[in-house]
Amino acid sequence: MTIPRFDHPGLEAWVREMATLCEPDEIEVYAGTLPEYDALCARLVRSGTFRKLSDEKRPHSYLAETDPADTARVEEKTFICSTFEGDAGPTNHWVDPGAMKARLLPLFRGSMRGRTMYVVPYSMGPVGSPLSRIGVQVTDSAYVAVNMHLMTRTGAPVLKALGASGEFVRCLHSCGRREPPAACLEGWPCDPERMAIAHFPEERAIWSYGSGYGGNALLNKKCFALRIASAVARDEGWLAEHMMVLSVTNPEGRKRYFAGAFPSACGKTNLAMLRSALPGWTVKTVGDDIAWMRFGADGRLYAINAEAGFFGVAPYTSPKSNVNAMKCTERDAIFTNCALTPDGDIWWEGIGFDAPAGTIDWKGRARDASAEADPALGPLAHPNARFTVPVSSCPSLDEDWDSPSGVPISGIIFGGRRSTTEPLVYEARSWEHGVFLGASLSSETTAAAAGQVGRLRRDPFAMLPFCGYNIGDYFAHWLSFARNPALSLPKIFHVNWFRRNAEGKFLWPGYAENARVLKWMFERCDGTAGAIDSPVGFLPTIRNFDVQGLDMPISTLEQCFALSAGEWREEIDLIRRHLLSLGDRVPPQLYRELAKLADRFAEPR
Ligand code: GTP
Ligand code: SPV
Ligand code: MN
Repeated sequence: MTIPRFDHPGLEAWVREMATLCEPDEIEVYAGTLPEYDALCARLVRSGTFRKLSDEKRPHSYLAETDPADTARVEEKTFICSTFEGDAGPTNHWVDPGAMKARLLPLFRGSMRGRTMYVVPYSMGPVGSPLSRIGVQVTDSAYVAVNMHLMTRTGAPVLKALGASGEFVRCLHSCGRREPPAACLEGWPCDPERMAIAHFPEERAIWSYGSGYGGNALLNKKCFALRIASAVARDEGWLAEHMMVLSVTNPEGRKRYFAGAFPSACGKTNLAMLRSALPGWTVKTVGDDIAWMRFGADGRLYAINAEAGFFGVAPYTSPKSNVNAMKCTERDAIFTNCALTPDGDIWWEGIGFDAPAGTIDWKGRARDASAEADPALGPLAHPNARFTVPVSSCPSLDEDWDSPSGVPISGIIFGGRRSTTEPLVYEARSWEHGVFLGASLSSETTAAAAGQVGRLRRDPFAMLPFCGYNIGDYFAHWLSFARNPALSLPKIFHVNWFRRNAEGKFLWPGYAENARVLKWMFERCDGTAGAIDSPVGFLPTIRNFDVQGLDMPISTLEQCFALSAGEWREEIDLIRRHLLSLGDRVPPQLYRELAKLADRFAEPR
C-alpha cells in the first residue's frame, strides 16, 4: 500500500491516517474521468456487484442488487455526535463523540483488508462557486465511487479548487464485514447488525460503517449536504434543505423559481421533472433533492442544486407519470434493486407494462408474469429501488441549473402524503405562518427508510432524519429571516397530492396536472390570482384555479379543497403534541401560530 501524494498536506495526512486504520490493500484516488468510471464498473461486474444491462436496450448501464438487509436508510442507526446532547436535540439519536469513536474504531480497524480504498474528492455545488463546499470520501466500495461520479462533481478539478489549504468535510466509509463471517450477498459486503452512520458536526466529519446503500453510504448526500451542512448553514446564516428546485415559465416567457420540501419518496423528483399539462406553461428542473440557499445582496433568496445527479425512486416511474425521468434512465444509468428482464433490461412495478415471463426479481428469483400477483413473493423491484443518473441526462434541465450564483426563489412549497385533512394547496399568511407550516409538516411514511410504511409522522421541513442540530434552533434560524427588513422573503405554500376518497383512491390526478397548482402559485407571486381567506391560509377559488381540460368532476375537485373542522381540530391537537415533544427550544412564535389556527377553528360559543 502506497499513500498517494496530494498538494494539500492536511488531506494527505488524513488519507494516511485512514489507510493506517482501515488497512486496505491498495489506495486509488478517483480523478473523475469516464475511463476510470468504466474501469470501475467493469470491476464491479467481475466482483458480481453489477450486471451489465443489454447494450441494445439500455446502453452503458448496470444493475446492482444489494444484500436484502441493506436496502434503505436506517434512521435508528444514524447519530449526531455533538459535544452536548442538547445540540443534537430531540429528533436525533445522540452519542458522545468520544464514545462513538471508541465504538467505531475497532470496527474500522482492518475493515478494508483485501479491498481497495477509493479516495473520492467531490464538490457539492458548482466547482468554485461561493455557495459550494468540498468533501472527500474514503470508501472501500467501488459502487459508492461510481454512484458519486454520477451524482456529484468529482475528481481532479475539485482537488484543484481545494488547493493546498482549503477546507473539506472528512467522510470515512466502509461497508464493513460481518462477524463471525456470515454469508453476505455476493458482491455486497455489509454489517447490518453493527451498522452506524455517525456525524461529528463540530469537526465536520462523518464516519459510516456497515452499509453500502444510498444515503447511508453516499456520504455527500444526506450526511454532508444536509446533516453537516445544516449545522454549518446555521452558523453562517444560510439554509441547507431537503428541497427540489424547479422553474415555471408562463406563456409570456416570464420565469419564476420554486423550492419544495417533501419527505422522502413524497414527490420531489416527480415535481421537479414535471411535464406540464397546461399549454404554454413549462416546468424545468434545477434539482430534485437538496437545495442550498442564501439571501443575496439584493435581498432575494438564491438556491443551488448541491448535487449533480439524481438518485430517484424507480417504482411507479413510467412514461405516463414522469416521462423526463424515463428519458434520464434510457442510458448511462445505474439501477439498484430493480428487476431484470430476460432480454437484459430492467423492470419495476408501475413502469407501464407487465413483467415479461422469466423476469428475475431483486432477490434473484425467476418470476413469471403470474407470479407478479403472488403477494407471498412481494414486489419484483424493491419498493425503494433507485436509479442513479447524471443531471446532464435530463431533458427538462433548466438552463441555469449550474449557475454559480444560484437561481432566485419566488416561493417555497411544503408537502407530504396525507390521505385526509390537508387540502390540495394553500398559501401561508406570512413568513412566520409558513415556518409553522414547515415545522408541522407531516406525511405517511414510505419505503425510503427502513421501518413501517404508511404510518402518519410529523416530518418538520422534511428534515426530521436530516437536520444535524437541535430542531428548535432550526425553526428559530428560519424565523430569524423575518427580522431583516432588507430581505424579500419568498411566499410559502403547502400542497397535498395524496388525499383519498372513501374507497382509498387518490382524489387528485397529480403528476402533470400539478402544473395547475404551480400556475396558481406563480400568479399569487405576481399578485394576479385571487384567493379565499380560509382558516388554514389562502385557498384558491375555483374561479382562480385553472380547470381547463382537467378531466375530473367539479365535485371531486371541491373535495380536494374541502376543510373539515372536525379533522382540523384533531390535527391541531396532533401539532400541539408534536411541538411539545420537541422540547423547550421551540420558538414561541410557533405556538402563537398554532393558537391562531385553533382560534379560527374554535367552535362558536
Ligand atoms: P426521495 O428521493 O426519497 O427524496 O423521494 P422524492 O420526494 O423525490 O419522491 P418521488 O418524486 O420519487 O416520488 C415518490 C413516489 O411518489 C413515487 O412512487 C411517485 O409515483 C409518487 N408520486 C409523486 N408525485 C405524485 C403525485 O402527484 N400523485 C401521486 N398520486 N403520486 C405521486
Ligand atoms: C431520501 O431518502 O430522501 C433519498 C434517498 O433521497 S437516500 O439517498 O437513500 O437518502
Ligand atoms: Mn430525498
